[in-house]
Amino acid sequence: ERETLAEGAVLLRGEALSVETDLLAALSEITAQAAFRNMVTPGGFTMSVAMSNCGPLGWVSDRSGYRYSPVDPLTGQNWPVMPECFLKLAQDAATKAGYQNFIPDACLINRYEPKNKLSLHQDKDEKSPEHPIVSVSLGLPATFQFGGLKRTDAVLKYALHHGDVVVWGGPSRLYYHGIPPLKDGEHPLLGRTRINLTFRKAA
Ligand code: MD3
Ligand code: FE
Repeated sequence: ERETLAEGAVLLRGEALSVETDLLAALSEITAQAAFRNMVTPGGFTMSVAMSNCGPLGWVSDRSGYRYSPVDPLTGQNWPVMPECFLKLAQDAATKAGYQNFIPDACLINRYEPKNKLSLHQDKDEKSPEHPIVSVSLGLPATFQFGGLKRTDAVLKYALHHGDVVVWGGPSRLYYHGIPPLKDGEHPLLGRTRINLTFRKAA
């Protein structure tokens, strides 16, 4: 089913379930080449969420700032190629949500373990915010919170489950959002882990 969360934001519950096996196999290949790592913020804090990327560009953070880079700073190599099953899921979801011609050039992969969180933030490192962001949740469920264009705007909370896909476009593209500390649990495929894929047009 298709649920509108905010202006331009569409939740497709269970959209990724039919391809979960392909996604997880591809994910293992990616992280064998570009390992999950805890990046450091410009302010000097180590993020609790571990990250990797695939596609032509990857999101990176270090003491000098946030940016997109074609190269994994851990290996000096390009990020792994975006698997066909990732690209198809992201494009199909964008189309269902009303965004045609979405061609992501970056996929940020977040790995949460119990207690890991992502503080309230905006995604504004992309040069083309007229394109949506497609997010895919796998593994343990999480509470997702999002507000408005100002940090102080009231937040709404949603539970995101394994297989849920959210497309963030239009006005919602720049809304503040975050993930409070992950509750412990056990997922049949992913154990005590939540994975989130976000597909972006960064360049
Ligand atoms: C709302 N990831 O990687 S995905 C991120 O679950 C990020 O790992 C979270 O926020 C996660 O930047 C949330 C849902 C999401 C992604 C992008 C958005 C929500 C968004 C952009 C604008 C508004
Ligand atoms: Fe974000």
